[in-house]
Amino acid sequence: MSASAAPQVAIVMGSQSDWPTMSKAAEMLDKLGVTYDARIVSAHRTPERLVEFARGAESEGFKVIVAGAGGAAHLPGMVAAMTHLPVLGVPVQSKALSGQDSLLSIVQMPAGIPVGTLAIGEAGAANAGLLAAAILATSDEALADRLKVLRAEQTAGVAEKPV
Ligand code: RP5
Repeated sequence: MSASAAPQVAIVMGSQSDWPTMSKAAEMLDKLGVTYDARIVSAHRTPERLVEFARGAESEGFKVIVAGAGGAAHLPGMVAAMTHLPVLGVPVQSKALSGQDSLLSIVQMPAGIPVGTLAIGEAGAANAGLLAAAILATSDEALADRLKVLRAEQTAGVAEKPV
């Protein structure tokens, strides 16, 4: 696949069990007409797949990476360590600690290796999709217009009074 035909965003997650959360990022990208590829890449269970993905992400043509994981959530930080592409981290809500563990694992990166960390769970995943689109929109006017329309629709959908 040539770089120009490649998906713009990579959505990676530590487990199949993360997909119900991470699919919210995919839904947002679908809405905005942004191409993506979703993959399971576990920092712990498939470390070699992780290295291969992170080292090859730029040459695959990706522009932004959305990485979600739960618990001891090393995936976003490890990906960020091996690529200069922007990495957006989504803390998946864990069973034992409700995602507090995921959040702290992802957000507390040392200076020099940034991960843009979103909220725990589905809201974070949806916002990661939106933020990935916003990053791409800085050099894509048509996408910027679609983002503005989405925001306007969201605003128009808020009633003045509760029912
Ligand atoms: C992490 O462990 C994954 O990101 C997932 O959130 C969590 C649990 O994984 P499973 O045991 O459900 O595969 O690596």
